[in-house]
Amino acid sequence: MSCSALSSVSAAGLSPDDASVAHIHFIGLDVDESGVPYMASIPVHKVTVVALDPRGDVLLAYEMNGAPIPRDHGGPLRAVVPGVVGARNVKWLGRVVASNEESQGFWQQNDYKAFSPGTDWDNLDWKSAPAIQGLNVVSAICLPAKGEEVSLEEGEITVKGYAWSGGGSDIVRVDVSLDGGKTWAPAELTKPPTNSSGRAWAKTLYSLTQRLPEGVEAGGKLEVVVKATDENYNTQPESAGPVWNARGVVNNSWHRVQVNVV
Ligand SMILES: Nc1nc2c(c(=O)[nH]1)N[C@H]1C(S)=C(S)[C@@H](COP(=O)(O)O)O[C@H]1N2
Ligand SMILES: [Mo]
Repeated sequence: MSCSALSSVSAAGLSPDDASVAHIHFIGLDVDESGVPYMASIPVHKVTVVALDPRGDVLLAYEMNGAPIPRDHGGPLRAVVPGVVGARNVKWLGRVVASNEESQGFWQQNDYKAFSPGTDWDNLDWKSAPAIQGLNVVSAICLPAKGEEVSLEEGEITVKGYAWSGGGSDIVRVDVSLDGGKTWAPAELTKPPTNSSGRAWAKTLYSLTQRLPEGVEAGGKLEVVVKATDENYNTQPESAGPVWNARGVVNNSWHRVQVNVV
């Protein structure tokens, strides 16, 4: 249960058509050593027209799963900005401010930004990159667990996990490989319920049961790999190298899990 950010913004006398409003700021009640609160902002026009849109999904949430939000997760009140990086989902919310400028919060200006693999701590200029808002497509293997035993006698393996993409992009396919990424098969998808906005905020679950590849022997290993594709046909890179960045963010390279054949 929660109220939409829109209703609070309009209760404050702000019109969604107000052209001077470009950013919605969320300001937390927690402060750093110098007394400055945690704060972040989201652009109203891009990642989330939703902040001021009647069909919007940005929430000021006070409950999670029917119970008050636990303090660790931002209770009594938290901004929930679906499809957007955790850093903008401000916990212990104290104030919402409409502004024509981006938040000057430390974590908005000097962290949660990605740079070229050729940029390191000595030559990076925080001002040269935009704050991360929406995110890239990711997927993970939840089952099997690393080092789990797969029986040759049973002859098959079930791979399960989740996929998700930023900005409300839906997941259209999840591919699973049992041989380290040489061959692939599409998994079955379980979609989260969609709402009236048509955006896919929640994780898509996937599952695939497959015969073990030919030539696999007891005592050997299988490398299970997964990659997802979103509705913009964006997919994940094979390795972290080409997306490496000094801060180590937005690494969405293939998730790999090795299992033992017995
Ligand atoms: N007020 C406040 N909100 C905050 C933060 C914070 O330090 N203070 N950290 C942010 C970051 S970087 C993340 S990843 C998420 C973590 O949310 P969680 O603890 O519910 O997983 O909270 C975000 N909201
Ligand atoms: Mo974070």
